[in-house]
Amino acid sequence: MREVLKAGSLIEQPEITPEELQLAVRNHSMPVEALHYDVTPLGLHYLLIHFDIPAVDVSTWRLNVGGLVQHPLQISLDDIKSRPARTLAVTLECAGNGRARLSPRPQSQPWLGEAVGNAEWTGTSLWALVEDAVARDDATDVVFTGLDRGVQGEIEQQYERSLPIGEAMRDEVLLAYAINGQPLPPQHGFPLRLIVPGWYGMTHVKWLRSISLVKDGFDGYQQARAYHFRTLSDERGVPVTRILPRALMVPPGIPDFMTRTRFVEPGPCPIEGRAWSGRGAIAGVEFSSDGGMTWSDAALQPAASPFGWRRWTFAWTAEPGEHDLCVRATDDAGNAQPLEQNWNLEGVQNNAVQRVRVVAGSSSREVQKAADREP
Ligand SMILES: Nc1nc2c(c(=O)[nH]1)N[C@H]1C(S)=C(S)[C@@H](COP(=O)(O)O)O[C@H]1N2
Ligand SMILES: [Mo]
Repeated sequence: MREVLKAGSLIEQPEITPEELQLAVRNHSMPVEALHYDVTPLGLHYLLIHFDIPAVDVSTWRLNVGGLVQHPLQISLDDIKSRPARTLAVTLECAGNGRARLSPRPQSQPWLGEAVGNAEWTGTSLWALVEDAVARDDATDVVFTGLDRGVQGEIEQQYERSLPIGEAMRDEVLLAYAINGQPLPPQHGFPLRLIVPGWYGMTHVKWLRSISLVKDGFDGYQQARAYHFRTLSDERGVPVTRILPRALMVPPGIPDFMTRTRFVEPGPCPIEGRAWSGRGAIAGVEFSSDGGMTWSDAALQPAASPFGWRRWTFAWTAEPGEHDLCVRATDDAGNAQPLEQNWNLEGVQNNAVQRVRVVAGSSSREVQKAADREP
């Protein structure tokens, strides 16, 4: 436990550190305007790679299925592709999304709020493969191990995570070899990755090397130490599992290059975005143009997939002046988005509402410049 906290120190100053910048340029978020597409185009989906992207020779690569099974398997990619295939649209979001807005800021991948994407994943059912291997009765958890290796929390490790056997055997859990109809690119887990609809990103292990059935849980670093919601360093915390609801909007108008402040013409200004939750269906999306003091219902479109985000729209009219646009989602399990940050030591599960600053007024830039010159 102590190692985690040493590695994940907190910083008070708003400046980004070189180490955070290094992570930020390796791992990109989805440009927020890509919320326009129901299926996130390949290359715009967010990326999170803890260590290095492994180079895989698919002619020698095999997936090992072992541990507490009666028939251990070693399977080639061709064998996996010859099994029944299924394509699912699934919204993936990193558990650390929003972390960089916390104060003090936990040092890790500094996401602002756009570590999300909705892709069409093609693969084969995990449960059918485990059925072929015949799980022993005493197996309780399934461990998924990636080919990537590194050091985190001063511990050398493969990237690996586990799921309780009941979650792992759900019908929608896939071993995926394609994204948006294309073979998985190296950065998204070539040749094979796990897809667990509804769960935060860390669950979807990339570059799979082995699947192992175990009993009495799994205490690997990424499972037992990282990805816990805790506010005190001596707490064990609560494990991060399914995605909390979030709505995001496509910022309207045009941006200022550095600040991303938006400029729009006064008048009708249609707003669109997407909303998702891994804990229930999206039940409502509300929009505010006054920083969250008053809210109005947005119109919701039917979900294109039970595991993907849902489009929403709002017919906003921009009055001349400055506006603080916000949006918030609720799901049918009663989860909502807070206005304030949900501070915790790792900066996980933070689903505070998005805020977009908009200036409405023709040649608003000129108006602002003139105002700046006033004595
Ligand atoms: N093997 C391996 N799998 C991994 C990771 C990793 O570093 N190594 N990162 C995880 C995390 S934290 C996230 S958010 C998702 C990101 O998936 P993407 O890069 O395909 O969007 O992959 C998960 N699977
Ligand atoms: Mo993540």
